[in-house]
Amino acid sequence: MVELEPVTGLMAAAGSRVAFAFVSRWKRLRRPVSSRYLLHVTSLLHFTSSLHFTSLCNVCTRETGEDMEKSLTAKPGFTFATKTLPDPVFTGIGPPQVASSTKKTKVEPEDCKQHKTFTALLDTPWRKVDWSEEHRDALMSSIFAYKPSSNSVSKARVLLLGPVGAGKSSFISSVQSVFSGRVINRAMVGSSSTSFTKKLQSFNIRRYDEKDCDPSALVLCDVMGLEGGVTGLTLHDTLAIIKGHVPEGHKFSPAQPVRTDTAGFVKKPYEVDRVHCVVYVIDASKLDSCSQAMKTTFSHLREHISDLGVHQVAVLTHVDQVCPETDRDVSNVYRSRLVQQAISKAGALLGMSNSYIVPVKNYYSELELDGPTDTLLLCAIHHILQYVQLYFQDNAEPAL
Ligand SMILES: Nc1nc2c(ncn2[C@@H]2O[C@H](COP(=O)(O)OP(=O)(O)OP(=O)(O)O)[C@@H](O)[C@H]2O)c(=O)[nH]1
Ligand SMILES: [Mg+2]
Repeated sequence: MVELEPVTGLMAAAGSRVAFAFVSRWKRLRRPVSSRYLLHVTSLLHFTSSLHFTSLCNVCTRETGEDMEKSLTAKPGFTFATKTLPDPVFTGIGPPQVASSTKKTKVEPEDCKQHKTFTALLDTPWRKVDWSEEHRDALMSSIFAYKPSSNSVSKARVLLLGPVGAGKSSFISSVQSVFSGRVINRAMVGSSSTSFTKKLQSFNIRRYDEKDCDPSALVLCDVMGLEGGVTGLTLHDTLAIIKGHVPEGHKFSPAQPVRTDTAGFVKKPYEVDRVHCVVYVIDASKLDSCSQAMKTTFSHLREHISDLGVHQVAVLTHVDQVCPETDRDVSNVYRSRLVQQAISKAGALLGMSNSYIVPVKNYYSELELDGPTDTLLLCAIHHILQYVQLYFQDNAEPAL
């Protein structure tokens, strides 16, 4: 366009000259002219004015460096600053603050970390929890007072299912720690790519005091982890556990599915042998790396377990690893955007409404109990017991 500018200029000048000649001739004639004559003159004038305009625009473009469109839309008489407005930076709870410098600097990883931490908390928690010691004690008492509303069973069996290393065994140990008043490690906790837990192990949650240990009505069942493929706990064996066919201590092997000739196979399981609620244990820090095979496994489990009439809920572990503010203080968990996002992702993964999922932080390296960590674990158990109770209501024997 810019190279053609002298040519367009010359053509515009020539066109103007011809148009001027036509108009002069018309003036000299001093008589009406044909409409055809007028059409020629108008077209010529239009053509030459557009040539002048193009030529002018090209000059503008070259001078300002802006594209033509911008040149045309800019208001005459004003110059626009080329400086861009700074991005607002949220530095905590309250109105966004504007950074003092307009210069874009490279964000250091530490800044990034702090930014993430500060923006992680909401003003209002999305679920309300009373973090007082009184409420923690009240929760413990109510869990301990729980009795299944069934004539045939005195204990509720809850099965923990989840990928390898999700924190199933740690959850059992953590709950047991809360009731023991000190951090203990009853269930075997590991860290390997294949399941550390190999057997079906049932843990009756007990309350310990100086003299005694009272059993509660809650039994948490630990099993081998899911691996989302041909290894790990299979769908077949999972359903066999839920139906009550698998004996305590059975060692799982994907190559040897539970069958009627398996040692200790429970041929006619009673209600006490059955599982009354399934809890998926999901690691919040691994949600983005969950394989398609694992997603398919969850979908199959959800479908088949639902057919058995057993309610399914979930606990989201490792929340301390996804949110530094929750790691610093567990009572921030329901103000954490990052934990809220993780719950939504877990819901999508399991095909479950977010209201069925509760976050927990397990005791994994601590030597002492922490109030909010205890409360969160107790809230999770309280949540699970509501679905256990539903199972017993659904399966209540009709009154005579
Ligand atoms: N930071 C953190 N680590 C956790 C949490 N829960 C468990 N862990 C750690 O995660 C690792 C695996 O925990 P386990 O309880 O053995 O997991 P699992 O689901 O029983 O695993 P398998 O038996 O192998 O299927 C251990 O190193 C735990 O200490 C948690 O809430 N936060
Ligand atoms: Mg385990």
